[in-house]
Amino acid sequence: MTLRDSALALRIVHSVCSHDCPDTCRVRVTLDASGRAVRIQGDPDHPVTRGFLCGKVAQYLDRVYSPERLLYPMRRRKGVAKGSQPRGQQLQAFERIGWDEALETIAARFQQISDAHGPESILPYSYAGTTGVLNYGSMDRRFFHRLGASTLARTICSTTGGEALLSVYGIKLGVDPEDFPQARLILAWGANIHGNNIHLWPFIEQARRNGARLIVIDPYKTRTAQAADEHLAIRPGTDAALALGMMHVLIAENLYEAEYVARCTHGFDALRQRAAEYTPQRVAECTGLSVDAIVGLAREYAATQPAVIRLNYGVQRAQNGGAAVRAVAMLPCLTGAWQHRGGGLQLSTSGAFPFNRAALERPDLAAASPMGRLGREVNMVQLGHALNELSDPPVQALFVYNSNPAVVAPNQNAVLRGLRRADLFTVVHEQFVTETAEHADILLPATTFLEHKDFQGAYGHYYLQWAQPAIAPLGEARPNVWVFAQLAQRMGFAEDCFRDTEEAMLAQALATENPLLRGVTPERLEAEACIRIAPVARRPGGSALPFSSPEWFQTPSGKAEFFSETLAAQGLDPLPGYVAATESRQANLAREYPLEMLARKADNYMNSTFANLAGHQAMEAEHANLLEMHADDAVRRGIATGDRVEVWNARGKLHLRAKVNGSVPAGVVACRMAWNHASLDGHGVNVLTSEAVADFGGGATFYSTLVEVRRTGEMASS
Ligand SMILES: Nc1nc2c(c(=O)[nH]1)N[C@H]1C(S)=C(S)[C@@H](COP(=O)(O)OP(=O)(O)OC[C@H]3O[C@@H](n4cnc5c(=O)[nH]c(N)nc54)[C@H](O)[C@@H]3O)O[C@H]1N2
Ligand SMILES: Nc1nc2c(c(=O)[nH]1)N[C@H]1C(S)=C(S)[C@@H](COP(=O)(O)OP(=O)(O)OC[C@H]3O[C@@H](n4cnc5c(=O)[nH]c(N)nc54)[C@H](O)[C@@H]3O)O[C@H]1N2
Ligand code: SF4
Ligand SMILES: [Mo]
Repeated sequence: MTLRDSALALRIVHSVCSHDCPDTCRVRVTLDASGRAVRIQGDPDHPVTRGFLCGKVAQYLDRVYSPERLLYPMRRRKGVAKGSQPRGQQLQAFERIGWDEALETIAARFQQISDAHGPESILPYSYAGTTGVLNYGSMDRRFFHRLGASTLARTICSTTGGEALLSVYGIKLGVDPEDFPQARLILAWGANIHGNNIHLWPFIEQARRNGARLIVIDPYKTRTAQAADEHLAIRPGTDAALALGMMHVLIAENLYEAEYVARCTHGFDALRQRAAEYTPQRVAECTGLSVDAIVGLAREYAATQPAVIRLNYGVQRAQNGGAAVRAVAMLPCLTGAWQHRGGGLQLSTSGAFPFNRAALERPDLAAASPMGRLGREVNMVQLGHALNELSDPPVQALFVYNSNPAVVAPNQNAVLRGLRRADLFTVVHEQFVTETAEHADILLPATTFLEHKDFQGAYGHYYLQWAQPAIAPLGEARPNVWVFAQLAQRMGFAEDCFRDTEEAMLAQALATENPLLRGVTPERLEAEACIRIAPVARRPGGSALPFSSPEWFQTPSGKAEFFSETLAAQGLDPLPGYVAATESRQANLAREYPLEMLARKADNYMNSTFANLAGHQAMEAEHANLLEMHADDAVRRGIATGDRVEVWNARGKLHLRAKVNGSVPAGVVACRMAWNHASLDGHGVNVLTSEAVADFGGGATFYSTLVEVRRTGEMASS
């Protein structure tokens, strides 16, 4: 073939990145004549993707075609104990089998376990390995509901903040990223924009070229904080105090917008009284910020319109996280920022995609299970507890897909102890032999987003997208939807819904009366591939800007709720308040473990995804196994940059290399998630984090962790 011929043979197809990321990029994939993907790019025609991808997914083809991809079903070899293989030899614990045998084995064991212990002894475990709506949650949910298995509370990421946002607004909507250029003040609040939300950055840069100021509120000096006009290095877990302190100033100095407050909010008098308790002095003591910084921030926020807060989920991975998100989310309701295009707040835009979840997930099928109802709920954050301590019935079978809990779940030692149980029947559906997969009895190969069909909303923009497979599945890899449909057949589940195609499920998902999806049909989505869902007010006649008028609120009072009767009825504080975490410097435990640890995400990985690939490890090398410390804390412990240190608390310990730098304030240390196998001692950061849940929503508290650190030696090399 000549060069010209081979160029002609290239074909371009589009897909959608399905990683758990607010940007939900549209990707352009170039295929060669054999159908192999040879190039992946951001779609230049997508208004938010704007022609570029993050560094992780720009190298996605290394993942898809990695020689380490899991391509065939496997079974544990007889006599090989779980978790006993040396690093790098995990695959040798398994032998190849066919799909028929794998599915028959799972169906037979599930039936046997269900008969002997009840179906609730079977636990599904999944999160957002893919955010494709179908492969995230459809056929799998149907299967487990029909089985009568335990139900999983999927709390590991965003439920605390999500419920907090709903308690104020009743719907998850926010400022459109495409409106950010209009803003004159941007607060990035617990938002690592360069690391986790890079497609927002060009809009912020545009705003700054127009004169906007960017202030970052984050205990860690992220790249975004370095690039900002101002960085407020707040103490972890104290955001509720800061937001209440700002309210204090706004109200005391009469800087709030009384007309908007009267028209669009509920409970102002109660909030006023609460905010009065949060004097700038008191807030300075809690947050570690100066009185001037707090007062200055409040005044600038009130005086600048449009002002937008990019709040992200970092704030709610803490014990007081729900109250903190509530408090921050109320700020634009005091200043009336929502009335200006480019003003308001963005935590999530996912409310613009009100798919018919009941039709997708079919909880009604539980009535046909041996339970006759939905199985008991297990909080995914407490997997260690569930596997080791749950009784009545104990967990006897675990099916993991879309997740790698051996790395990402808190209290890792407990999780690993549970996964090593010889009497636990574990199935893992994966793209790679992850630290979770190596504990499986049956391993199933999963497709990547280039290999399967799906559709996606987003939580950081307003486009609904359809994703055709770009390439054929590698080896014998199969999508989640296929696996659970097959298993349903083998279990003898006769309901028609187990034979639905992806297209049928798309139609079911779109079958809703919700005005947001009016006019969006499967045919139209398949034809247009990308459809803008414009947020609309609940009742006709409202202004076009979200929350600029009362029609937008979907709370019980029909207004923004400063005071929540719903929370009060649950025995919770109806107003936002600051409560120090049981793992924070104010707590008794701090005498033993005085340092607050941020167990962070890595900029170059997606939680644990990509952390097994050499190219991605090279991008992350500078941060690998690093404990970042403040000089005060390091000097006191005789630690210098490059030293090997042990970080520990009552739950576990970890060896890292110290880096004494300006990334964290005194009293705080930081490290990043990676593969356990890439660490110095086989453990990841989650050996140190706890299964305690946040103030509401049952969410994880990764950022409320106390540790102590000591020097154990010099590093041989760094
Ligand atoms: N590169 C990369 N991108 C990702 C991910 C990844 O692992 N890597 N993960 C994806 C996922 S699953 C999610 S949910 C999103 C989440 O993205 P984000 O919501 O941005 O989540 P985090 O990175 O947890 O936290 C954001 C920032 O909050 C800061 N923070 C921690 N504690 C506090 C606090 O108490 N107060 C304040 N003000 N800030 C605090 C952290 O230092 C961090 O810089 O990102 C997604 N994108
Ligand atoms: N210390 C600490 N821990 C954290 C966090 C933190 O900030 N700090 N962040 C938390 C957050 S926000 C989240 S969301 C969780 C994320 O935790 P997880 O959801 O477990 O995320 P990943 O580590 O990305 O693992 C996803 C796995 O799904 C697999 N996968 C991808 N696509 C498919 C598919 O189509 N089918 C199947 N069967 N598998 C697929 C991937 O190969 C990958 O191994 O981690 C949490 N853990
Ligand atoms: S991970 Fe996020 S930024 Fe990267 S390509 Fe996917 S959607 Fe885009
Ligand atoms: Mo997440």
